[in-house]
Amino acid sequence: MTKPNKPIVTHIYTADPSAHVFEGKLYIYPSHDLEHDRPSNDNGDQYAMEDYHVLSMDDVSAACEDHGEVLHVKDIPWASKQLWAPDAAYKNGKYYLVFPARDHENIFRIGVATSSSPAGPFKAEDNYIPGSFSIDPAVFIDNDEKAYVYFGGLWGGQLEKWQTGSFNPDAEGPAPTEPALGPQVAELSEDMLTFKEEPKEISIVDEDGHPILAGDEDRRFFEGPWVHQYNGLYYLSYSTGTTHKIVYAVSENPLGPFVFKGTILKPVIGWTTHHSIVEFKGKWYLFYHDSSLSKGLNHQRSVKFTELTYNEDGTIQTIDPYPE
Ligand code: FUB
Repeated sequence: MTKPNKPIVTHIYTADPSAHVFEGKLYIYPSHDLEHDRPSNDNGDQYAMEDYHVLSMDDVSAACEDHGEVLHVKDIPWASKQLWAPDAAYKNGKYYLVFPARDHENIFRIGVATSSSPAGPFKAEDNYIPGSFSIDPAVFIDNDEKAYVYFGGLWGGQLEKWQTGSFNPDAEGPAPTEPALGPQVAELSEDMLTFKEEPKEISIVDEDGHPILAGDEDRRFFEGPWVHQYNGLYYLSYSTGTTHKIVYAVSENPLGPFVFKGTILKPVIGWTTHHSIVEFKGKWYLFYHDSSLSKGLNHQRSVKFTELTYNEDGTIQTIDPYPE
């Protein structure tokens, strides 16, 4: 049986869960962490994932099923290594796995693979999405059926290196007193395989409309964007990286600007924190990961979930990952 705040599977290490309801079941699209003892660094070389598995649950208390390997890096012509946090979407009668990986020049790109089933297997396109860069894609399909992909991540995720519109391997992030880099967003074409337009940076501001600054590490965007809708508003949630929180900001428009609101999840065991939010059978859930099962190994993480509660004013109650 699957229990809140416990790993949903323990036979493999999983991370970066993107949860969706497809065909009446909860499907979870995680990264598949590998066991190794190679050194760790700020570039994230320890996150050396090579394939994806799909997980599903008939109900939050039912056992979690592992549908096995659904895509391997050797079957992705454009990719060389590091299959990081994926997401999935349903459109046009097909399922799309949208994922980042390093290309053959060591640059992170975002690619698409398709399947007729939410459980895969997925077949990768020959090339990555033209004009794509960085990591952590999250697809949001709006009420008008427009599909947006939000993405980006600092440090190993290379977002800093694209500030001029092309890849500069030596570029650093903005100074602490400058506006932080926001996540990127692009509308996807009808077939979900290309960007309809050039990606744009999302602005995240405080309650007075001032941009969140790069030095404001408790609130600035680091990686892992996720967008969901609640009571007609768009919620952008993300990891603050160096301060290890999942936080959120709200907007009336899927393209922002988003106004910072607060913390959803306090720090977990392990350096990274990464999440998704999904409504299932009338309740809201936060899927996240930590490194408790591996006793704190940053690159051997386990997906967990817990219920998420909104206050009457639409704010989200802060979650303690280790309740008494
Ligand atoms: O799993 C590799 C990277 O770690 C993800 O892309 C980030 O969001 C962080 O969880």
